[in-house]
Amino acid sequence: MATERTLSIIKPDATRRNLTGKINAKFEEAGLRIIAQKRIHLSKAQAGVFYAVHKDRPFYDELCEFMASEPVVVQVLEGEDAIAKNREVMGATNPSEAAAGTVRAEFALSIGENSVHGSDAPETAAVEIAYYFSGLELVG
Ligand code: RTP
Ligand code: MG
Repeated sequence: MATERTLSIIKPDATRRNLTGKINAKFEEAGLRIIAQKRIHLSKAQAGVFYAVHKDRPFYDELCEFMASEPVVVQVLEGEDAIAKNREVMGATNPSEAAAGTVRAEFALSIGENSVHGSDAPETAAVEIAYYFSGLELVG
């Protein structure tokens, strides 16, 4: 296993309900280190670029509206096998299918308003981290 970095986003449904600290505690308890973090308010266009991979899916417009509806917390998590480990901590996309104890099982409101985003592969993690952070902001 290698040390990896992954891009995480605490989505508007969670920042609105003051859940950032509780979600960060789950990351840290799993051994993921938060090496960069900031609160930003995405425009719909910025959310659209970030989620461009989903542009032909029926939920794309709704997803971009939601991600731009209120501030998000974007962060870089570092650790052994961080990409898979973070997705384990997040749980399944649909909260009704998420394992007990995961972020989405505990906090997500619906399949769309599901509290967190996490990169799904090393290549996407690199692109997603670079979308939000400069190298100087990553303090490993
Ligand atoms: P994410 O990219 O946010 O980490 O989530 P994921 O890999 O588990 O899910 P993905 O398939 O990449 O979908 C991205 C986000 O789109 C929203 N979604 N809505 N209404 C729907 O059927 C639906 N399906 C997906 C969710 O916010 C999902 O996290
Ligand atoms: Mg995804």
